[in-house]
Amino acid sequence: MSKLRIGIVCHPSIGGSGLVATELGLGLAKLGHEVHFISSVRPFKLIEDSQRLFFHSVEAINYPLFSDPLYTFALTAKIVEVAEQYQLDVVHAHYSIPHSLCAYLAGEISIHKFSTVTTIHGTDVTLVGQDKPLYPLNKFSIQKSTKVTTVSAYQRNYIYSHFEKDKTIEVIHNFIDLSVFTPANADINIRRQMAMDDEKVVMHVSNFRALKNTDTVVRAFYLLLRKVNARLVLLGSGPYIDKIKQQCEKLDILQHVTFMGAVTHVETYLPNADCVIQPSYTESFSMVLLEAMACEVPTVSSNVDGVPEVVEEGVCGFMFDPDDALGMAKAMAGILSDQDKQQQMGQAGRRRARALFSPAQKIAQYVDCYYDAIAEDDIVYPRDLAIDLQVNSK
Ligand code: GMT
Repeated sequence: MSKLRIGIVCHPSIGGSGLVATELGLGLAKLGHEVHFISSVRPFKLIEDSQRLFFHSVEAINYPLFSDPLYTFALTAKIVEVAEQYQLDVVHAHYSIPHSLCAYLAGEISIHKFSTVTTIHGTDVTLVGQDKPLYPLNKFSIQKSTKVTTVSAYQRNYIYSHFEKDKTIEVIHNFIDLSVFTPANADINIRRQMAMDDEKVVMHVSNFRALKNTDTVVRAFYLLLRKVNARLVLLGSGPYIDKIKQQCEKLDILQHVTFMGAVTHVETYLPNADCVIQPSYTESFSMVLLEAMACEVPTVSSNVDGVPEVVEEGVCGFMFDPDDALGMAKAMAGILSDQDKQQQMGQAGRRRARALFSPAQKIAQYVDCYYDAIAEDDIVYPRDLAIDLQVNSK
């Protein structure tokens, strides 16, 4: 099969969809494909351009007449520019809003034709996507995308019932690099930046928004403290951080909490945790839980949406209703007071990550999806000739 030229459109966020998109792009380039990232800011894991990896920044359109920088127009124009200049075969939009619609529009405008693939990550169809003015745009772009994938079976069913019954939506679970997220990275010096040696480390990693349910994180930790000498380590930043501080002050537990702020390399800290707590109200997948599993850290989480596809109940983690702080506190106490149990659950998590969420397997699924999209669109153009001409003119 010939190597592809792929445009990846993503949000440059530290976690979530931006991270998955970046890891996918890096993996595709390793397989010999040419990858063009198109985003507002260089994805943080894409250190620099290389032979097969390129970053194209979307510049805002600032003109006094406009009250906003017209990002969607700027992005559409950039996709057209990159597609035409580099003869892209596929544009892969991660997070449908606004990327999927921009990719579609760019396809209509561009002289060079390409296929579009959209990956729906979660809030793009659940929270943001349900917003009244955005709903029809989202539905339209899902219909128009040559192929649509999403990150869990739960999320696929959600799209079927809320947006589009007739479109085939492929589930491609997220993946994890076990050489990056590994218990081998546990480091006593890093641990000491977060906790005392005699404290068990309970970690929560998020962007601290309402859906992450930080209220339950604090309440469960407060209940746990009655049984176990522990420290709550919070990784990330977001609007709920101040609220957590106030809640901890009220409960008089602030001295047991470490706020690490936004960190780019979660893999440095995660292996030093004794368990993670993620009680989100909604979560199409949860990369944090998979990252914890890869690092052999047992998980205590909510049982919502796609989470049961990631965690195996009672084997590598425990799941509860999002507001069941008592249940979560008891589960954490059980894990943290039994070294063998903690170790066995951690190891089971890494085994599961290896078996079900391997990068090679998932990236191959995406590549197949690209070839299928190209075949479905049946775009006829003398691509090989165009590439030959470019190569020969160098
Ligand atoms: O919700 C977040 O924390 C960010 C969001 C995003 O779009 O970056 O995460 C979504 O995509 C991730 C990658 O596929 C999933 O692991 C998260 O579960 C999903 N978040 C939600 O569904 C709330």
